[in-house]
Amino acid sequence: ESEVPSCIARKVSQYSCQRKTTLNNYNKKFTDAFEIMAENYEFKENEIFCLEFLRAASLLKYLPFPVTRMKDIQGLPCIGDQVRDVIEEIIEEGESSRVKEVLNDERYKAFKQFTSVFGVGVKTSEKWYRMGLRTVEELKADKTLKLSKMQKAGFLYYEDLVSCVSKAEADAVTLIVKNTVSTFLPDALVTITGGFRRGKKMGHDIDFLITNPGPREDDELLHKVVDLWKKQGLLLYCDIIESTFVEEQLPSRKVDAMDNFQKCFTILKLYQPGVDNSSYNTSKKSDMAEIKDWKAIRVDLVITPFEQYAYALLGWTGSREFGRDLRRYASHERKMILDNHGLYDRRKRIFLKAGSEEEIFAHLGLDYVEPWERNA
Ligand code: DCP
Ligand code: MG
Repeated sequence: ESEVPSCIARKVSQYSCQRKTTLNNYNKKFTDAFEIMAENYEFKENEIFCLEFLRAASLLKYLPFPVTRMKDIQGLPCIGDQVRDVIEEIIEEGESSRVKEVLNDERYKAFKQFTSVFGVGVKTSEKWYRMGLRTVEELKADKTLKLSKMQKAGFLYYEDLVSCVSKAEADAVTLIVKNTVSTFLPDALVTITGGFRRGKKMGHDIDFLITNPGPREDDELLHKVVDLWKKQGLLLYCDIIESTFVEEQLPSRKVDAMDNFQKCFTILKLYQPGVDNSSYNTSKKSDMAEIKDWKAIRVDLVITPFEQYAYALLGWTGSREFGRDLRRYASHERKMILDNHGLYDRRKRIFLKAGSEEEIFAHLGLDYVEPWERNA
Protein backbone atom coordinates (compact mmCIF):
# COMPACT_ATOMS: atom_id res chain seq x y z
CA GLU A 1 0.00 0.00 0.00
CA SER A 2 1.06 3.58 -0.67
CA GLU A 3 2.90 5.27 2.19
CA VAL A 4 1.21 8.56 1.35
CA PRO A 5 -2.13 7.59 2.76
CA SER A 6 -4.65 8.13 0.00
CA CYS A 7 -6.97 9.49 2.68
CA ILE A 8 -4.62 12.46 2.93
CA ALA A 9 -4.18 12.66 -0.82
CA ARG A 10 -7.93 12.72 -1.31
CA LYS A 11 -8.23 15.63 1.07
CA VAL A 12 -5.85 17.90 -0.83
CA SER A 13 -7.84 20.73 -2.40
CA GLN A 14 -7.34 21.76 -5.99
CA TYR A 15 -7.49 25.37 -4.75
CA SER A 16 -4.27 26.76 -3.26
CA CYS A 17 -6.38 29.07 -1.06
CA GLN A 18 -7.49 25.93 0.82
CA ARG A 19 -3.91 24.85 1.41
CA LYS A 20 -1.16 26.24 3.62
CA THR A 21 1.98 26.77 1.60
CA THR A 22 5.02 28.00 3.49
CA LEU A 23 8.42 28.82 2.02
CA ASN A 24 9.94 25.47 2.88
CA ASN A 25 9.62 23.62 -0.33
CA TYR A 26 10.57 19.94 -0.29
CA ASN A 27 10.18 19.67 -4.04
CA LYS A 28 12.24 22.52 -5.46
CA LYS A 29 13.77 20.16 -8.04
CA PHE A 30 10.30 19.66 -9.50
CA THR A 31 8.83 23.12 -8.96
CA ASP A 32 11.82 24.84 -10.61
CA ALA A 33 11.32 22.57 -13.60
CA PHE A 34 7.58 23.33 -13.75
CA GLU A 35 8.19 27.07 -13.52
CA ILE A 36 10.55 26.92 -16.49
CA MET A 37 7.93 25.01 -18.47
CA ALA A 38 5.26 27.54 -17.41
CA GLU A 39 7.43 30.48 -18.40
CA ASN A 40 8.11 28.96 -21.80
CA TYR A 41 4.35 28.58 -22.36
CA GLU A 42 3.86 32.15 -21.18
CA PHE A 43 6.35 33.28 -23.83
CA LYS A 44 4.29 31.30 -26.35
CA GLU A 45 1.12 32.88 -24.97
CA ASN A 46 -0.29 29.44 -24.20
CA GLU A 47 -2.16 30.33 -21.04
CA ILE A 48 -3.75 26.92 -20.49
CA PHE A 49 -0.47 24.98 -20.41
CA CYS A 50 1.20 27.79 -18.50
CA LEU A 51 -1.43 27.57 -15.75
CA GLU A 52 -1.25 23.78 -15.72
CA PHE A 53 2.43 23.93 -14.75
CA LEU A 54 1.97 26.84 -12.32
CA ARG A 55 -0.81 24.99 -10.50
CA ALA A 56 1.29 21.84 -10.30
CA ALA A 57 4.22 23.87 -8.94
CA SER A 58 1.93 25.34 -6.26
CA LEU A 59 0.71 21.90 -5.30
CA LEU A 60 4.20 20.44 -4.94
CA LYS A 61 5.31 23.47 -2.90
CA TYR A 62 2.54 22.54 -0.48
CA LEU A 63 3.43 18.85 -0.06
CA PRO A 64 5.08 18.27 3.34
CA PHE A 65 7.50 15.67 1.94
CA PRO A 66 9.79 15.25 -1.07
CA VAL A 67 8.27 13.30 -3.95
CA THR A 68 10.48 10.32 -4.72
CA ARG A 69 8.13 7.86 -6.42
CA MET A 70 5.15 8.18 -8.75
CA LYS A 71 3.06 6.68 -5.96
CA ASP A 72 3.65 9.84 -3.92
CA ILE A 73 1.50 11.92 -6.26
CA GLN A 74 -1.26 9.36 -6.65
CA GLY A 75 -4.71 10.87 -6.20
CA LEU A 76 -3.44 14.46 -6.02
CA PRO A 77 -5.21 17.23 -7.96
CA CYS A 78 -3.49 19.57 -10.46
CA ILE A 79 -1.31 16.86 -12.00
CA GLY A 80 -2.02 16.70 -15.73
CA ASP A 81 -0.37 14.39 -18.25
CA GLN A 82 2.39 16.81 -19.21
CA VAL A 83 3.23 17.43 -15.57
CA ARG A 84 3.22 13.72 -14.79
CA ASP A 85 5.70 13.09 -17.63
CA VAL A 86 8.10 15.71 -16.27
CA ILE A 87 7.84 14.30 -12.74
CA GLU A 88 8.44 10.76 -13.98
CA GLU A 89 11.54 11.75 -15.91
CA ILE A 90 12.99 13.71 -13.00
CA ILE A 91 12.39 10.78 -10.64
CA GLU A 92 14.01 8.33 -13.06
CA GLU A 93 16.77 10.39 -14.69
CA GLY A 94 17.34 13.14 -12.16
CA GLU A 95 16.39 15.73 -14.75
CA SER A 96 13.81 16.37 -17.45
CA SER A 97 14.80 16.31 -21.11
CA ARG A 98 11.86 18.59 -21.93
CA VAL A 99 13.05 21.20 -19.46
CA LYS A 100 16.59 20.89 -20.82
CA GLU A 101 15.26 21.44 -24.32
CA VAL A 102 13.49 24.61 -23.18
CA LEU A 103 16.60 25.91 -21.43
CA ASN A 104 18.57 25.42 -24.65
CA ASP A 105 15.87 26.85 -26.87
CA GLU A 106 16.98 29.98 -28.70
CA ARG A 107 13.60 31.66 -28.43
CA TYR A 108 13.23 30.89 -24.70
CA LYS A 109 16.72 32.17 -23.96
CA ALA A 110 16.10 35.43 -25.83
CA PHE A 111 12.68 36.02 -24.27
CA LYS A 112 14.09 35.25 -20.82
CA GLN A 113 16.68 37.99 -21.31
CA PHE A 114 14.32 40.51 -22.91
CA THR A 115 11.61 40.17 -20.26
CA SER A 116 14.20 40.65 -17.52
CA VAL A 117 14.29 44.30 -18.59
CA PHE A 118 11.82 46.51 -16.65
CA GLY A 119 9.00 47.49 -19.04
CA VAL A 120 9.55 44.68 -21.53
CA GLY A 121 6.82 42.07 -21.86
CA VAL A 122 6.08 39.18 -24.15
CA LYS A 123 4.70 41.34 -26.98
CA THR A 124 7.81 43.53 -27.20
CA SER A 125 10.07 40.51 -26.89
CA GLU A 126 8.25 38.89 -29.81
CA LYS A 127 8.87 41.97 -31.96
CA TRP A 128 12.57 42.15 -31.10
CA TYR A 129 13.01 38.41 -31.57
CA ARG A 130 11.50 38.67 -35.07
CA MET A 131 13.98 41.45 -35.79
CA GLY A 132 16.72 38.92 -35.14
CA LEU A 133 17.78 40.27 -31.76
CA ARG A 134 18.80 37.70 -29.12
CA THR A 135 20.56 39.25 -26.13
CA VAL A 136 20.28 42.26 -23.82
CA GLU A 137 23.71 43.40 -25.08
CA GLU A 138 22.34 43.47 -28.65
CA LEU A 139 19.34 45.48 -27.47
CA LYS A 140 21.56 47.96 -25.66
CA ALA A 141 23.75 48.36 -28.75
CA ASP A 142 20.83 48.84 -31.13
CA LYS A 143 20.24 52.59 -31.20
CA THR A 144 17.36 52.32 -33.67
CA LEU A 145 14.98 50.62 -31.20
CA LYS A 146 12.04 52.74 -30.10
CA LEU A 147 11.98 52.48 -26.33
CA SER A 148 9.32 53.61 -23.87
CA LYS A 149 10.31 55.79 -20.93
CA MET A 150 9.93 52.69 -18.76
CA GLN A 151 12.21 50.57 -20.96
CA LYS A 152 14.84 53.32 -21.08
CA ALA A 153 14.93 53.25 -17.27
CA GLY A 154 14.98 49.45 -17.47
CA PHE A 155 18.20 49.51 -19.51
CA LEU A 156 19.76 52.36 -17.54
CA TYR A 157 19.45 50.50 -14.22
CA TYR A 158 19.50 46.99 -15.65
CA GLU A 159 22.22 45.48 -13.46
CA ASP A 160 20.73 46.81 -10.21
CA LEU A 161 17.22 45.75 -11.12
CA VAL A 162 18.07 42.16 -12.10
CA SER A 163 19.96 41.68 -8.85
CA CYS A 164 17.19 40.93 -6.37
CA VAL A 165 16.01 43.14 -3.52
CA SER A 166 17.02 41.82 -0.09
CA LYS A 167 14.97 41.93 3.10
CA ALA A 168 17.44 44.47 4.53
CA GLU A 169 16.93 46.72 1.51
CA ALA A 170 13.17 46.30 1.82
CA ASP A 171 13.39 47.38 5.48
CA ALA A 172 15.46 50.44 4.54
CA VAL A 173 12.97 51.45 1.85
CA THR A 174 10.06 50.86 4.27
CA LEU A 175 11.53 53.48 6.59
CA ILE A 176 11.87 55.97 3.74
CA VAL A 177 8.30 55.38 2.54
CA LYS A 178 6.81 55.61 6.05
CA ASN A 179 8.75 58.78 6.84
CA THR A 180 7.80 60.52 3.64
CA VAL A 181 4.13 59.54 3.79
CA SER A 182 3.80 60.62 7.43
CA THR A 183 5.14 64.10 6.71
CA PHE A 184 2.02 64.65 4.59
CA LEU A 185 -0.49 62.38 6.35
CA PRO A 186 0.58 61.52 9.91
CA ASP A 187 -2.23 58.98 10.41
CA ALA A 188 -1.74 57.14 7.15
CA LEU A 189 -1.19 53.39 7.30
CA VAL A 190 1.74 52.10 5.24
CA THR A 191 1.99 48.33 4.83
CA ILE A 192 4.54 46.30 2.93
CA THR A 193 2.79 43.69 0.79
CA GLY A 194 3.88 41.28 -1.95
CA GLY A 195 6.50 38.64 -1.33
CA PHE A 196 8.07 40.38 1.65
CA ARG A 197 4.78 40.23 3.57
CA ARG A 198 4.75 36.49 2.86
CA GLY A 199 8.13 36.23 4.56
CA LYS A 200 10.34 36.04 1.47
CA LYS A 201 13.97 37.06 1.97
CA MET A 202 14.29 38.26 -1.64
CA GLY A 203 12.05 39.97 -4.14
CA HIS A 204 12.10 41.61 -7.54
CA ASP A 205 10.45 44.75 -6.17
CA ILE A 206 8.92 46.16 -2.98
CA ASP A 207 5.17 46.67 -2.85
CA PHE A 208 3.43 49.08 -0.47
CA LEU A 209 -0.19 49.75 0.30
CA ILE A 210 -1.12 53.16 1.69
CA THR A 211 -4.45 54.08 3.22
CA ASN A 212 -5.75 56.85 5.42
CA PRO A 213 -8.16 55.77 8.18
CA GLY A 214 -11.05 58.12 8.67
CA PRO A 215 -12.93 60.22 6.18
CA ARG A 216 -10.05 62.18 4.74
CA GLU A 217 -8.84 61.19 1.33
CA ASP A 218 -5.98 62.84 -0.37
CA ASP A 219 -5.67 62.42 -4.10
CA GLU A 220 -2.54 64.53 -3.95
CA LEU A 221 -0.63 62.34 -1.48
CA LEU A 222 1.13 60.25 -4.09
CA HIS A 223 2.12 63.34 -6.06
CA LYS A 224 3.45 65.01 -2.91
CA VAL A 225 5.48 61.93 -2.00
CA VAL A 226 7.15 61.55 -5.38
CA ASP A 227 7.72 65.31 -5.68
CA LEU A 228 9.61 65.26 -2.40
CA TRP A 229 11.71 62.30 -3.52
CA LYS A 230 12.41 64.11 -6.77
CA LYS A 231 13.65 67.14 -4.81
CA GLN A 232 15.80 64.88 -2.64
CA GLY A 233 17.29 63.28 -5.74
CA LEU A 234 15.95 59.84 -4.82
CA LEU A 235 13.56 59.35 -7.72
CA LEU A 236 15.10 57.59 -10.72
CA TYR A 237 11.81 56.73 -12.46
CA CYS A 238 8.14 57.29 -11.75
CA ASP A 239 4.89 56.51 -13.49
CA ILE A 240 1.72 57.57 -11.69
CA ILE A 241 -1.49 55.79 -12.70
CA GLU A 242 -4.60 57.69 -11.64
CA SER A 243 -7.51 55.82 -10.09
CA THR A 244 -10.21 54.68 -12.50
CA PHE A 245 -12.48 53.17 -9.90
CA VAL A 246 -16.23 53.53 -10.43
CA GLU A 247 -18.38 52.89 -7.38
CA GLU A 248 -21.31 51.04 -9.01
CA GLN A 249 -19.12 48.77 -11.08
CA LEU A 250 -19.24 45.04 -10.28
CA PRO A 251 -15.97 43.42 -9.33
CA SER A 252 -14.06 42.31 -12.35
CA ARG A 253 -14.54 38.68 -13.26
CA LYS A 254 -11.18 38.44 -14.89
CA VAL A 255 -8.92 36.20 -12.88
CA ASP A 256 -5.77 38.21 -13.59
CA ALA A 257 -7.27 41.68 -13.62
CA MET A 258 -5.37 44.77 -12.63
CA ASP A 259 -7.11 46.90 -10.05
CA ASN A 260 -8.20 50.50 -10.41
CA PHE A 261 -6.38 52.08 -7.47
CA GLN A 262 -4.24 55.14 -7.84
CA LYS A 263 -0.72 53.79 -7.88
CA CYS A 264 2.79 54.52 -8.92
CA PHE A 265 5.58 52.38 -10.25
CA THR A 266 8.90 53.87 -9.27
CA ILE A 267 12.61 53.22 -9.25
CA LEU A 268 14.20 54.63 -6.10
CA LYS A 269 17.81 55.40 -5.38
CA LEU A 270 18.72 53.58 -2.18
CA TYR A 271 22.00 54.67 -0.63
CA GLN A 272 23.91 51.61 0.55
CA PRO A 273 25.18 51.93 4.10
CA GLY A 274 28.55 50.13 3.91
CA VAL A 275 29.75 51.94 0.77
CA ASP A 276 31.75 55.05 1.63
CA ASN A 277 32.59 57.41 -1.20
CA SER A 278 34.31 60.14 0.77
CA SER A 279 37.75 58.55 1.06
CA TYR A 280 37.85 57.99 -2.68
CA ASN A 281 36.97 61.58 -3.42
CA THR A 282 39.88 62.92 -1.39
CA SER A 283 42.43 60.38 -2.58
CA LYS A 284 44.75 60.79 -5.54
CA LYS A 285 42.43 58.59 -7.53
CA SER A 286 39.68 61.20 -7.34
CA ASP A 287 39.68 61.60 -11.10
CA MET A 288 38.73 57.93 -11.44
CA ALA A 289 35.10 56.92 -11.80
CA GLU A 290 33.31 57.38 -8.51
CA ILE A 291 32.36 54.31 -6.54
CA LYS A 292 28.60 53.93 -6.83
CA ASP A 293 27.19 54.10 -3.31
CA TRP A 294 23.56 53.44 -4.18
CA LYS A 295 21.33 50.82 -5.74
CA ALA A 296 18.29 51.27 -7.98
CA ILE A 297 15.24 49.55 -6.45
CA ARG A 298 11.79 48.94 -7.92
CA VAL A 299 9.11 50.21 -5.58
CA ASP A 300 5.34 50.14 -6.13
CA LEU A 301 3.02 52.36 -4.11
CA VAL A 302 -0.72 51.74 -4.13
CA ILE A 303 -3.27 54.09 -2.52
CA THR A 304 -6.55 52.58 -1.37
CA PRO A 305 -9.71 53.97 0.20
CA PHE A 306 -9.91 52.74 3.80
CA GLU A 307 -13.08 50.65 3.18
CA GLN A 308 -11.30 48.66 0.47
CA TYR A 309 -8.02 48.27 2.31
CA ALA A 310 -8.55 44.65 3.42
CA TYR A 311 -9.36 43.55 -0.13
CA ALA A 312 -6.39 45.43 -1.53
CA LEU A 313 -4.12 43.89 1.10
CA LEU A 314 -5.33 40.39 0.31
CA GLY A 315 -4.82 40.94 -3.42
CA TRP A 316 -1.42 42.60 -3.21
CA THR A 317 -0.02 40.10 -0.72
CA GLY A 318 -0.33 37.33 -3.30
CA SER A 319 1.13 35.02 -4.22
CA ARG A 320 -0.19 35.41 -7.74
CA GLU A 321 -1.26 31.77 -7.73
CA PHE A 322 -2.93 32.12 -4.33
CA GLY A 323 -4.83 35.21 -5.53
CA ARG A 324 -5.91 33.50 -8.75
CA ASP A 325 -7.27 30.54 -6.78
CA LEU A 326 -9.10 32.80 -4.30
CA ARG A 327 -10.94 34.38 -7.22
CA ARG A 328 -11.56 31.04 -8.89
CA TYR A 329 -12.83 29.58 -5.62
CA ALA A 330 -15.09 32.59 -5.01
CA SER A 331 -16.71 32.36 -8.41
CA HIS A 332 -16.86 28.56 -8.89
CA GLU A 333 -17.67 27.49 -5.35
CA ARG A 334 -19.50 30.49 -3.87
CA LYS A 335 -21.09 32.38 -6.79
CA MET A 336 -19.19 35.44 -5.61
CA ILE A 337 -16.89 37.80 -7.46
CA LEU A 338 -13.67 38.81 -5.73
CA ASP A 339 -11.20 41.48 -6.77
CA ASN A 340 -8.82 43.91 -5.07
CA HIS A 341 -11.70 46.31 -4.34
CA GLY A 342 -14.33 44.03 -2.82
CA LEU A 343 -16.44 40.90 -2.84
CA TYR A 344 -19.81 40.71 -4.55
CA ASP A 345 -22.37 38.07 -3.65
CA ARG A 346 -24.25 37.36 -6.87
CA ARG A 347 -27.07 35.49 -5.13
CA LYS A 348 -27.74 38.19 -2.53
CA ARG A 349 -26.74 40.91 -4.98
CA ILE A 350 -24.74 42.78 -2.38
CA PHE A 351 -21.14 43.81 -1.74
CA LEU A 352 -19.72 42.23 1.41
CA LYS A 353 -17.85 44.65 3.62
CA ALA A 354 -14.63 43.58 5.31
CA GLY A 355 -12.31 45.37 7.70
CA SER A 356 -9.70 42.62 7.79
CA GLU A 357 -8.42 39.72 5.71
CA GLU A 358 -9.90 37.33 8.30
CA GLU A 359 -13.36 38.67 7.48
CA ILE A 360 -12.84 38.10 3.76
CA PHE A 361 -11.88 34.46 4.31
CA ALA A 362 -14.95 34.13 6.56
CA HIS A 363 -17.23 35.62 3.86
CA LEU A 364 -15.84 33.02 1.46
CA GLY A 365 -16.32 30.20 3.96
CA LEU A 366 -12.58 29.52 3.97
CA ASP A 367 -10.26 28.81 6.89
CA TYR A 368 -7.93 31.73 7.43
CA VAL A 369 -4.54 31.40 5.79
CA GLU A 370 -1.73 33.54 7.22
CA PRO A 371 0.36 35.62 4.79
CA TRP A 372 3.41 33.36 5.22
CA GLU A 373 1.21 30.38 4.32
CA ARG A 374 0.21 31.93 0.99
CA ASN A 375 3.41 31.06 -0.85
CA ALA A 376 1.57 28.93 -3.39
N1 DCP B 1 -0.94 42.06 -7.75
C1 DCP B 1 -2.26 42.45 -7.87
N2 DCP B 1 -2.61 43.38 -8.80
C2 DCP B 1 -1.67 43.91 -9.60
C3 DCP B 1 -0.32 43.52 -9.50
C4 DCP B 1 0.00 42.58 -8.55
O1 DCP B 1 -3.11 41.99 -7.15
N3 DCP B 1 -2.04 44.82 -10.48
C5 DCP B 1 -0.60 41.08 -6.73
C6 DCP B 1 -0.09 39.78 -7.18
C7 DCP B 1 1.22 39.60 -6.52
C8 DCP B 1 1.38 40.79 -5.60
O2 DCP B 1 0.38 41.69 -5.95
O3 DCP B 1 1.22 38.43 -5.77
C9 DCP B 1 2.70 41.43 -5.71
O4 DCP B 1 3.15 41.45 -7.06
P1 DCP B 1 4.64 41.13 -7.44
O5 DCP B 1 4.68 40.98 -8.91
O6 DCP B 1 5.54 42.14 -6.82
O7 DCP B 1 4.88 39.69 -6.81
P2 DCP B 1 5.56 39.24 -5.47
O8 DCP B 1 5.78 40.39 -4.58
O9 DCP B 1 4.71 38.13 -4.98
O10 DCP B 1 6.93 38.63 -5.94
P3 DCP B 1 8.34 39.34 -6.16
O11 DCP B 1 9.19 38.85 -5.05
O12 DCP B 1 8.81 38.86 -7.48
O13 DCP B 1 8.15 40.82 -6.12
MG1 MG C 1 6.80 42.17 -5.17
